[in-house]
Amino acid sequence: MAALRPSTEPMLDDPPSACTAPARAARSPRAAEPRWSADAVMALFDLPFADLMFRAQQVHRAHHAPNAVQLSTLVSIKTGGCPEDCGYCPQAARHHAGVDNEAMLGLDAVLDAARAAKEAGATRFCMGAAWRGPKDRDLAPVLDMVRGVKALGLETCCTLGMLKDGQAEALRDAGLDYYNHNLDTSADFYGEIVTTRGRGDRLDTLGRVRGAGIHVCCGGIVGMGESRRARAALIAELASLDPPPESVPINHLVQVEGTPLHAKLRGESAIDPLEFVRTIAAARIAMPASMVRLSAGRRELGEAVQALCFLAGANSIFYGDKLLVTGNPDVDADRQLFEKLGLRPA
Ligand code: SAM
Ligand code: DTB
Ligand code: SF4
Repeated sequence: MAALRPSTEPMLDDPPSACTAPARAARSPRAAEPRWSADAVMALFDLPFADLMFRAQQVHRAHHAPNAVQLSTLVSIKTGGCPEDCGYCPQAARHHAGVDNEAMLGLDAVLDAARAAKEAGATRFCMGAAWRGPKDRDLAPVLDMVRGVKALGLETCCTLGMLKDGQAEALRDAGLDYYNHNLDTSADFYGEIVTTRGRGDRLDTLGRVRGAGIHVCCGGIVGMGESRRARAALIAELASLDPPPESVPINHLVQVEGTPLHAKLRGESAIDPLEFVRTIAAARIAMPASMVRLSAGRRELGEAVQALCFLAGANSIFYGDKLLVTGNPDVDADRQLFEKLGLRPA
């Protein structure tokens, strides 16, 4: 089986201004001033599907190579036993989802996984931990992992929860390129999903990451029973971060038995697939320069919906047969999908 490999094809030059993102005001000098309101994003969602997709394609082609998709491989370096109560998450200790509280992976196991990911064609390696945040004694081995993965020639990413003073700088100094920390959902809906950390805590960590000069990977989850308005508000808030995140993961909820959201939604998807595609398109239009990551839930979405997501402007994915604890399309399936769609790894 041939691995997906990044091509060296150059990026498109910026096309004429008629194709650039409409309705995006110049960057505000005041971080508090939103550049996209929830109403403005809602107006995108309310467009006829073909009009929305056309606008998303215009923006996508103005800012990105249209058929290139970046590949990141995830590994769970510390699985289960998390003290938080995120209603979607199988790794919370209080949710009985059959995920054991495991010890942290050793450096060799992480580097073996990173080598395999690189060999399969990934360009970024993302290390996730089921923590509220890293204790200082936990951070030291993670710094070794970051150094080791970076030395293999991969981009590095971590998602470790909330960061304290000095931790972002230590990660940066070890060679961390990206930190993933999601807003998850709109401010209004957030309290239905998580109570053990507030959105202010999340914004604080995002500020620490940005302040240390690490690229920000920040997005959310849809299909949790939120309204269209809540999806629009999330995207408006992400787009109004100053600057917007370099990487925006849009996760389709993976419902895992034993989690509160599975109990509530009973395994039935709470979002129509075309509404999911609209969410990707709205993210693309509101954040023209960001990489929009079609994240969790790809296996459940199937090929046709994934194809629409790429058309809507998604240009990165998680690659490899596992996310953190749930499944993802395997490398073979993704290779076939890329061939069918004429996509190439970037
Ligand atoms: N514990 C750290 C934290 O929460 O910041 C890092 C890992 S956490 C699993 C990273 C993100 O994965 C969450 O913020 C959430 O957006 C996403 N996620 C977790 N479980 C998910 C699920 N069942 N379906 C979709 N996305 C999920
Ligand atoms: C993100 O936004 N999605 C990824 C990554 N960041 C860490 C995690 C998805 C987790 C899906 C459920 C699981 O396997 O635990
Ligand atoms: Fe813990 Fe992260 Fe899961 Fe929340 S999403 S329960 S913080 S591992």
